[in-house]
Amino acid sequence: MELEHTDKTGLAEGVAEENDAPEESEEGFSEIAVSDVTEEEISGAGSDGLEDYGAGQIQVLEGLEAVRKRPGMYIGSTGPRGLHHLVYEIVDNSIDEAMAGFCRNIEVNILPGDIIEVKDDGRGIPVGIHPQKGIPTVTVVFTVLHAGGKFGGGAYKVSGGLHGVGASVVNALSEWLEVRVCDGKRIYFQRYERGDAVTELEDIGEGSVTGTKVTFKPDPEIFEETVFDYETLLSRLREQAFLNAGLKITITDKRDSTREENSDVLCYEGGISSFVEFLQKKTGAETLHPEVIHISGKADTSVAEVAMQYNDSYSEVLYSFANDIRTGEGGTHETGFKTALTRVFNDYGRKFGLLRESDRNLSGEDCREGLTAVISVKLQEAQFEGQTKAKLGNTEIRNLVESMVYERLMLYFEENPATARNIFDKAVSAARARDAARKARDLARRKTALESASLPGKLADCSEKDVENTELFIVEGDSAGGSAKQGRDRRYQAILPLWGKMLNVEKARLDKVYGNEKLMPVVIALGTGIGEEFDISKLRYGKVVIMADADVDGSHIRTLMLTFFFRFMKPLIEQGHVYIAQPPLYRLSKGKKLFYAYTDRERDAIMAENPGMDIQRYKGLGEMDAHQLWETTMDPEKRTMLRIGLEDAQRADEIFTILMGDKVEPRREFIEKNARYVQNLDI
Ligand code: TTJ
Repeated sequence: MELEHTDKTGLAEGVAEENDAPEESEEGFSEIAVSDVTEEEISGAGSDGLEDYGAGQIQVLEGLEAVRKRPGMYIGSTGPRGLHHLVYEIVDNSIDEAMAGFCRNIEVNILPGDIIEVKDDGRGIPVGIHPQKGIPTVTVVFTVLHAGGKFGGGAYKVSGGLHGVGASVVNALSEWLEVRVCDGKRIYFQRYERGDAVTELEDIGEGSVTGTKVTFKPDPEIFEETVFDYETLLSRLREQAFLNAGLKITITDKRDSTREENSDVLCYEGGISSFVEFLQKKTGAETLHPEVIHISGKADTSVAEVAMQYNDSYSEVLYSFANDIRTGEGGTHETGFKTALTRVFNDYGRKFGLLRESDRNLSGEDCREGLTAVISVKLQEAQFEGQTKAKLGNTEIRNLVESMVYERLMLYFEENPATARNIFDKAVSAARARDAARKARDLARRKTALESASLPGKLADCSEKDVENTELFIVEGDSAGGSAKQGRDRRYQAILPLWGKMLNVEKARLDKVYGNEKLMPVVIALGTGIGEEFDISKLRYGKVVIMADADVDGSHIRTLMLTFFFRFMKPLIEQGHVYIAQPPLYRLSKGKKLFYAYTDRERDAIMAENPGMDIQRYKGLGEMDAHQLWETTMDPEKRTMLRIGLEDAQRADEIFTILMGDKVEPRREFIEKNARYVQNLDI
């Protein structure tokens, strides 16, 4: 596209001279004043309808100053997550333009110095004067908090609630940001530094293809780390490409000019059906039917789409989205889907005599064993609820998804009896396994005296009873367990050393977990039970901390524990109870001075300040004495711990599946590809 030419004078050959940029004011570039707005300005903004989207529809809510003061409030964190969030905030604007039907291509480039460039071939952000503000709309978009057409303004029929309105937030948190807009005739340019406009919006020359390009450098004063992870960006962009069938997103890593560029073109004509194929391949399991089942429907202003396929594994992979935003906590669309699915199975089974009168109904979990599914709904006023605002609340959507899935899947089953029979039989065997598990569990209960609630022998419990304040450290290795027991604060810290051979969770159904010598102590210590019987109100510790070495074995145990929690105690992760301890990698000393470094970077920084130090690399927790372990890893005043979110656990689950599953090929590929990073496997 025309916006290819980046520097503001060196546009296409010969065009720069002819540009009719407005003359600079006498003071040079004037600072653009942005004032707070009144209620009248908010309610008075904009008309509706897609056709006449323009300057008037951009609504204005409040000033930008607050963002740099409290960045966490706007992007969640100033760690890697928040850093990557900046890119999503910008790209989401282009995706909205694509959803509105005006953009086909989006390009994301990581430039040297970890500068991000995002460009699209949409209509271009409006450059006309904003009626309330008296400055160009594009300037409002980047310098006024919550400027965007999304607060009921009607510019886009559907959009992601609060998401994607954050161009000004990104601007505020960037050392600098430049925007170029082409309206099909002229190219306009503006530059900002730490949120403030440092140039006027200038006409810098001719351009015939419409679009927007934004280039920015995240501010190192704000972010702890400003290095982008290609894979992280890739996977989120891929997800967006699946959700917008036909949209082409290209991501390219141009940081290292001495190496070949890393680049991926993400474009899926099959939309969420392609998404299911992709997820299905990752499970490494065999499909039970060749084609992905695709169902769609609409009601009033909402549309819903489901794609699903069964495989021969015991796990369920379910992704749901509302307006392209991942709803990790589920909500009405998921509920509608699950209800319909269970009804279809039971009604089908009764109708064709596959379930007898005396048989119990299949449960929801039975019907979802081995299922890979993606649900995507688009609606006008999405309500996001729940702890992380990742749960859809709109009740009308439940009815839409439920009736649509029931009718269409029932029809599909009747028209494809062979497939239906395969899937149905799988659910029946799941039900049988669950029954067997129930029996095994009752037996195990009696055997392990679960009922008398006797705690595992190796558990060193704490004295405090108030769950809010208690912590359980799950420690791999007996020597580390010993140090942890001595070093802890026994009032509120409990230690559970793990021992015995690990269970291969992938191949195990619930009946194998009960009675497993490695996992049962964890289950009993936590007190919650697992699976359908999981009860968070019985949890005995507020924080559950996995503490293992920073090596491959430690990585393995973390992956395994997270997978176990993800599959059998999901709410524990959802509600933020699970942590990973962060022991130091190095001990640096010089005379009486003593430092601990938790990353190579920290080590280098400490060495730079104090040349000529003694360095000890910790190969395992066991090398630390009780006092050191307390000081570096367990003391709440000094430690850092990683809180695990659902996405982290999901990733652990995927890695686990690859490493432990039946298929050799994906495992070899994974290990080859990740050999260099094998130490960081789990995050
Ligand atoms: C809105 O309707 C009128 C024409 O322009 C539409 C618009 O704003 N489109 C648009 C915005 N396309 N792309 C953007 C955009 C792209 C990036 C990379 C960043 C931002 C903040 C907006």
